Amino acid sequence: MSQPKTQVDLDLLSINTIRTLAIDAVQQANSGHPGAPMGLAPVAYALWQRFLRYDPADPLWPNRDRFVLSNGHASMLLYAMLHLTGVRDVSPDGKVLDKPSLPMEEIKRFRQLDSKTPGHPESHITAGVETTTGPLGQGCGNSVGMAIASKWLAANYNRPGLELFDFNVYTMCGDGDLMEGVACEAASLAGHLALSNLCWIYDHNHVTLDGPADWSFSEDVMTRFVGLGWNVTRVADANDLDMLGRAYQTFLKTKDRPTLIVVDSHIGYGSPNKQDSSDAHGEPLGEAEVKLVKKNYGWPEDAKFYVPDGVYDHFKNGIGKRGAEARSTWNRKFDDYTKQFPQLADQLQRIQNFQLPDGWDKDLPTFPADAKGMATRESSGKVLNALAKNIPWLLGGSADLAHSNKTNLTFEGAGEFFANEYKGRNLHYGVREHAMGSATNGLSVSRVRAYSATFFNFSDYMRPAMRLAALMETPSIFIFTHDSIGLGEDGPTHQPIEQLASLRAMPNMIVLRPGDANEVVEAYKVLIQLRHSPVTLVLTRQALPTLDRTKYAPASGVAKGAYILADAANGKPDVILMATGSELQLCVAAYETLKAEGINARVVSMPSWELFEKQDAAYRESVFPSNVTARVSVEMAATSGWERYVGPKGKAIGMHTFGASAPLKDLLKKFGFLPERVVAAAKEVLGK
Ligand SMILES: Cc1ncc(C[n+]2csc(CCOP(=O)(O)OP(=O)(O)O)c2C)c(N)n1
Ligand SMILES: [Mg+2]
Repeated sequence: MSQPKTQVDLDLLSINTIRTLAIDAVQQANSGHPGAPMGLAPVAYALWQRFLRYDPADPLWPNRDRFVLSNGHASMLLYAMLHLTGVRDVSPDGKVLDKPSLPMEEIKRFRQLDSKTPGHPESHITAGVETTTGPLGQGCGNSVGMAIASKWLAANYNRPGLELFDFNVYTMCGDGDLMEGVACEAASLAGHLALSNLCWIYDHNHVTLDGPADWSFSEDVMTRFVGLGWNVTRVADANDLDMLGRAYQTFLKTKDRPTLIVVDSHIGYGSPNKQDSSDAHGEPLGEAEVKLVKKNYGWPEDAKFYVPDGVYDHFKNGIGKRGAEARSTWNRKFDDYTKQFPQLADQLQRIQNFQLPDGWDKDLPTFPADAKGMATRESSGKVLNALAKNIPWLLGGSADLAHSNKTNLTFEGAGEFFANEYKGRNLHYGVREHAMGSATNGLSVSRVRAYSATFFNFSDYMRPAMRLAALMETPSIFIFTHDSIGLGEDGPTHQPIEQLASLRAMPNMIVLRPGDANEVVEAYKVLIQLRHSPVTLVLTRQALPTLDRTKYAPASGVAKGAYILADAANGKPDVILMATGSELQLCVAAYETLKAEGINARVVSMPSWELFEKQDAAYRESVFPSNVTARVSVEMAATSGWERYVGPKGKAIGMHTFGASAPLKDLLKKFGFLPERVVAAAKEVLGK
């Protein structure tokens, strides 16, 4: 192969290097998706090499443009870019290291155990991967959150002459992404908010997994996006770098809307027998076909993982140089900024490190004992506001239920986040739960502290995003109210049953269901300090008594997940009553009755199984002594899992059917959530 001499040679050489790395990695792993990287290589190349403001030497630079691969199955495209541009690695504690994120050995270990090149991109594994993608559509949703973060940071932190934030968000997506509802919700929100810093690049390749795209997808995508308020442009040939360049320029010039670039491409480009066919989508090309493709590219047919001379340097001189310059200019700006606005600079440092401001907890309320009490959604609203007042980068919103969720930030200066008014901290997601979940993750990976809110039953609409937050170890805050049949008249369509159990089954998701107003305060204290786990906060619609903490144990026990709220006089209970949320009061009432009857009971408040499981064995034993086998749990939800705590001799009171539409008091009676039922169950397990 002759040495390249011209820019055009180097362009093509680099593009074919991306393609062949993807082909070889998939072939070696004997699994993966070669087709999309082969088609999209020039599109990614044109973007990274010529437009992306990204310094491979610092993948954490706060104002870097974000690149999201929503069609995560094309992971080798991203891995090839990270490898060829020499993106640095990052330590678990967030320090940029002097070694590459993806050396060639990692490319060769694509999809192998403990490699940094898993089948789909995982942001907590691989430096340079901005967000975890794979479930189609989620990357699109994340990118809207990132674009919101960019606008919000700019509106709040930029100062005249010191514009620290203006990063753009580029999202590659395929037919699959654009068929997904979440992407359409997210696009609708982005269009509404006029997020001009958002660019989606649609891999229009006429093929999906099962076959030709037109078997299942025939809508006019361009017209749809025009309708959603986007600027839409088209590149008729994915290999035309000039046209791609013009399309990216069009995006950069468009200041009033997000941009969709539709790129007509060929899946499996250059494969004589598989191009334009779903055969190129999700399996290795096969050794024989690989040779034919390489021949087609003018590549040495037998070379594997071959990076021709000049390619690394080419990237170094392109994105590397441009990125380094952009970052050093920014660093100088940030130095000036630090001198002129030291407090704001300090905030930005803390944002970047997931730290809280000093005094973040100074206005947290304490709620006096009150038999009538208040709904935990109500106390949540007060606590959230008290926190947000002192954490300037805590922001979020609801899916059109803010009044019900009590999640509006109402203190002076909180403000609304609207199109072209990007300073406010109240986001308005509209009725778009899927996009809200996904955008919340996009905000979280952009390091602002983001919350979302809706009714607990609709967590089902957000579950894919919640699961990804847990997987990618990002501290998104998911607030849910109307958490049980206790919501009453709206009926079973709105009454969650299995959601608690299902979210408790999710690794790394912290579920918190506080039992009164002071437990809400403690729950927020815990969740706001999480850095690597998302949280599901589960709150009532109906009022709950605020427990008298001079009589019962302090709510600070919430931090341990479960704690002894009330105990037998001698500390040696015969029966343990345990509950979360609104059912705690039933256990307390039952405890008092049993006490009056001379029965030694203990009440364990258990707002979070996950936090409890993190405690040491001695603490867990102290709460649930193994010799006390008479146990009762009470929760207005599916009972799955409670057997772990009630044991084989205990009893779990819960829901075994859907709920019903009726006033609360009738539902409590019908489904048996009354103190006398708990008393009876306690006696039953005691054999009395
Ligand atoms: C939510 C979700 N559903 C299904 C899949 C499995 N899947 C991965 S790629 C794909 C086809 C996507 O087609 P397209 O976006 O056109 O990708 P291309 O074949 O063009 O690379 C499917 C069904 C997935 N990853 N996520
Ligand atoms: Mg496709």
